[in-house]
Amino acid sequence: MKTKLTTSAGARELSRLVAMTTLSLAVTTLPSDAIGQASDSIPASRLEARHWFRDAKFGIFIHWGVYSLLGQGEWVMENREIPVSTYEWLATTFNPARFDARTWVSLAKEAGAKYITITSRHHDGFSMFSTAATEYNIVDWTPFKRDPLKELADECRRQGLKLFFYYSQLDWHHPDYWPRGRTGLKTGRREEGNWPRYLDFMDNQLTELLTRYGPIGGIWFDGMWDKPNADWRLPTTYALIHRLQPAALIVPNHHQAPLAGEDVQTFEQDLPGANTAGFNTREIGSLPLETSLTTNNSWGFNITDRQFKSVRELIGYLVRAAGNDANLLLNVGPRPDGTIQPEAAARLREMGRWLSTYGTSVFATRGGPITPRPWGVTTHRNDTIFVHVLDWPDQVLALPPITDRVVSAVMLGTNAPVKFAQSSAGVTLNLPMAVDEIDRVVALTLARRR
Ligand code: H79
Repeated sequence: MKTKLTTSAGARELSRLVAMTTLSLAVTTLPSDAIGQASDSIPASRLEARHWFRDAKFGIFIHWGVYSLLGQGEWVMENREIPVSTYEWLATTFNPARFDARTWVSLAKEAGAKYITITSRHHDGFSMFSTAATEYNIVDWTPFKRDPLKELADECRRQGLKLFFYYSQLDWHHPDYWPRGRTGLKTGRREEGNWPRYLDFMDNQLTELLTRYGPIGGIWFDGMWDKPNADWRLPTTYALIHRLQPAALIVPNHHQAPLAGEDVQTFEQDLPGANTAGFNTREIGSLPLETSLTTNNSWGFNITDRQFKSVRELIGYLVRAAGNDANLLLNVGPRPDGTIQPEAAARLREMGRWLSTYGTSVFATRGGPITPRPWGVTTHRNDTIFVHVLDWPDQVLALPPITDRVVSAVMLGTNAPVKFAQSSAGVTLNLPMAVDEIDRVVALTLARRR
C-alpha cells in the first residue's frame, strides 16, 4: 500500500489539493450508518455484531503455526517446495514453550485493539486447535499438546476482546484437496482426491470452532482464490456457521465483491477501494469494511524481515482506515517459541499510548463527511467531526463545505481553540504548526445534535 504519510508528499499535493478543496461545490453531508442491506434473514444479533464491528476499528491479526519455526513466512512450504512428509516431521517439533495467552491478549489490549483474529489453520493445512477431523493438529501431533485457541478464547473473554478464527480454505496437505488449484502442486500428494469429502472436513472443523470456544467473533476465510472456479459450497457452509452462532460474522478474503451470507468486506494490504496489492477488488459494497496490514512485510514470522513500519505509519493506516469507514486488522507473526517480537510489541504499545488520548476520534466513529484526502481524513460521531491532519505542512487548511454550522473547533488532546471561518465555499482551519505531530486532530462541534 502506498499511502503517503510524509510531509514532502503533502507539499507535492498542494496545488492539486487546493483545487480539489476550493472548487468542490458539492455540500458534504454526514453519511448514513448503514450496516448492510436490511434483510429479514439477518437476525438482530448479527446486525448488532456488525454494528459492534464497525465501532471496533482496530483488531490484531496473528499468523502463527508450524511455518513460524522456519522464520520465512507462512508460505514457506510452497515457496521452498517442502513435501508433505518433511513438513509433517517439522510439525512434530512444534513446541512453543513460552506461549502465554495472557501476555498476547494483554498486549492486544494495551494496543487499544478490540479484537484478535488468529490463524486456526493456514494453507499448510496444520490445525492449531484440538480437532477430531484430523490428527494433524497441535494437540495430537506435537509435544506441546495444548490447544492455544482454547487458551486464547478463554483469555479474550476474561479481558473483554472478541476472538475471530482465520480459516484457510486452501490446503497444501490434505489429500482430498483435489483437483489442485494454482498452488500446493509440489508437496508430493497423490494425484487424486475427493472434493466433497474435503468440504465435509472443513464443515466439521468449522463446527468444532463454533461449538467449543464459546461465542466467537466470526470466521475469517482465506484461500478461495486458489481455485476461483471450484464449487466451494459456500451457501451450505455459511448457513452452518450462522446456524451454530447466529451472531458470528463471516469475513471472506476472496478479493471479490461481497457474496450472499457474508458480513464484512475485507481488503488485504489495501485501504478499501485501493488495489496496490494487485488482487483486491475496487468494488465496495455496503457491509462493514476492514483492511488487513502487515507490521513489516510478512504475515508469518520472518526472521530477516526488518522492514517494520514506523509508529507514525501504523497510526496513519489506522486513522486512514477509520476515515475510509474501515477497521484496521494489524498483523503480528509470533516466533516459534510463542513470544511476540519486541519490535512489533513496542509499536503496538505506542499505538495504544496514542489511542489513549486520540481514541475518541477513532473508536465508534464513522468515516467522513469529507472523503479521504491526501492530507488526511475525517471521522464523525454524533455532532462532532474529527479532522485528522496527517500530512500537511501548513497552518491553514481549507475544507470543502459542511452542511451544518460549525460552532467550535478545538485541538484534541490539548483542547486549545482553533480559529476557523465558515462560508459557502467551505471551512478554513488555522492549525497550530505541525511539530512532529503524528496526527493533528481537530474536533469540530456542529450546531445540531444527531
Ligand atoms: O494469510 C496471509 C497470506 O498468507 C494470505 N492472506 C494473508 C492474510 C495470502 N497470501 N497470498 N495471498 C493471500 C494472495 C495471493 C495471491 C497470489 Fe496467486 C498467490 C498471487 C500468486 C500466488 C492466486 C494464485 C492468485 C494468483 C495466483
